[in-house]
Amino acid sequence: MEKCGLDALGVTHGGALVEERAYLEKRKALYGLCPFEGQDLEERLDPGKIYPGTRTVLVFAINTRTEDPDLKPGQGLLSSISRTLDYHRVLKEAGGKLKEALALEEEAPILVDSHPLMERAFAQRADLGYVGKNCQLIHKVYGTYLALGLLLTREEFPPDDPNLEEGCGACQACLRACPGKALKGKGEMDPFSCLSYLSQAKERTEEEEKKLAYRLYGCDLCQKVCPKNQQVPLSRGKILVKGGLYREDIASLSNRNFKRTFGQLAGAWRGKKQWMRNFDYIEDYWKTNREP
Ligand code: B12
Ligand code: SF4
Ligand code: SF4
Repeated sequence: MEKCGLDALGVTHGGALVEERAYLEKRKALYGLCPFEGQDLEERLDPGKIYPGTRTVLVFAINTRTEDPDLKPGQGLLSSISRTLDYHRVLKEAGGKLKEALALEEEAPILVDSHPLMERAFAQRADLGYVGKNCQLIHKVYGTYLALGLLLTREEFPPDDPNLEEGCGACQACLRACPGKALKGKGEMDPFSCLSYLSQAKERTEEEEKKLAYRLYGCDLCQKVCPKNQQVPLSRGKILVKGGLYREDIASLSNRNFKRTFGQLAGAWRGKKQWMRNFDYIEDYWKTNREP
């Protein structure tokens, strides 16, 4: 596992998810589907729809926890996962090494984030942790800070035995802290109210932009307040952005230079235009001198 650059690895069988079907149907009825999630129900649940004949799903992961910088007035903040080299790239490379080390078939797909399968649900079934009230997968060492990837194979491996016990107990810290009021309890979430979604969305109301405050990309509050995250070690990845960013750091760059400078960060996938739009509300926020 370490040789491949991974922090965690779990194994589950290749069968479809079961309980998640009703859960997804209810969520769709209550809130609708957000554009970043799979739109086809079967493809979200069944690895065989993505790779026919899948017998095993290997769930691999890296720790993405970085230290929060002290923000200076005028600056925007990238979420923890976006201060190091893009986890999509890191995980895809690590997944490739894992595939090679296990001598898996050439066609075995390595999937990271942008595909319909529900990574958290497979991670839970592969015993990497439990899904908490903040809707995140919580690992016993890395808390919520594990970024996940899936390797589907037609080979059979003995699955890990999942411990599906929910470990939040009476805690509700994330529900109370969520600035978008997106977390509804019982694992429910309105994705359209989540500030992580809104920081990437093209359309949003003035009210929503006010809530976004200093966030340039993503939101970490439901992770920051979680007691399961307080002892999590820092990521081994190189930190590419140490502090907050000013509008001027971005404004003078051509689109090409923006890509060159920030293209290695997960949070830059929407391009320069989105960050420039986000600086409009970030400037407003700092003008009123609110605390981050
Ligand atoms: C769409 C998406 C989003 C959307 C919607 C998120 C959401 N919770 O629905 C938005 C843009 C808001 C978002 C935000 C974030 N995301 Co996101 N996102 C995704 C994506 C692409 C699909 C997730 C999805 O299908 N959501 C729909 C819901 C229903 O599915 P889910 O989130 O997996 O849901 C679990 C819980 O709801 C749980 N559950 C809770 N209660 C119950 C009860 C029952 C009965 C059942 C059956 C299930 C259940 O079931 C699911 C899994 O078991 C995945 C990658 C992937 N392909 O899976 C990444 C992913 C989930 N995101 C990730 C991350 C890191 C984030 C952010 C932290 C980024 C940030 N810093 O801003 C935030 C966290 C917000 C939060 N509290 O969830 C990581 C999560 C890692 C982890 N340890 O959990 C993933 C796995 C990406 C990755 N490859 O690492 N994300
Ligand atoms: S990422 Fe922020 S807005 Fe989204 S659920 Fe967590 S605390 Fe709420
Ligand atoms: S903050 Fe508390 S309730 Fe929320 S996920 Fe963490 S332990 Fe669970």
